[in-house]
Amino acid sequence: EGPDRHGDAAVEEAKPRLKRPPMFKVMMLNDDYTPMDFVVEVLETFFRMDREQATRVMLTVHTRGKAVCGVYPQDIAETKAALVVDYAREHQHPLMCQVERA
Ligand code: TYC
Repeated sequence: EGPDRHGDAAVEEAKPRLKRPPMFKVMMLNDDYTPMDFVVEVLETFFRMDREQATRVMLTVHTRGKAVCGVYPQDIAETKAALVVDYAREHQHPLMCQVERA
C-alpha cells in the first residue's frame, strides 16, 4: 500500500485531498484621497460585489479604517491585493490593500 505502488488497480486511485488550504483576508485600507466611487468600482470589479455590497464595504473602510474585501487561499489573496494596488496606481490613487491570515 502506498503512493508508489504500481501494476494494479491502486495506480488509478488518487489520494483524497480533504485538507483545506490556509485562508487569507484581503483588507482594504482607508486614505484621504481615493474617490469613493473609484473604491466602489474596484470592489465590484475585483471582488465581484454588487453595488450595494460594494458601497457598504467602502463606507466601512471610510469610517473604521479598514475592512475585509474577501477571503482566499494565499496566492489568490496576494494576487488580488497586487492587482487592486496596480489598478489604483494606474489611476493615480493611493488606495492600499493588505493581506492578513484569516
Ligand atoms: N476616504 C476616502 C474619501 O473620503 C474614501 C475611501 C474609502 C478611500 C475607502 C479608500 O479604501 C478606501 N474620498
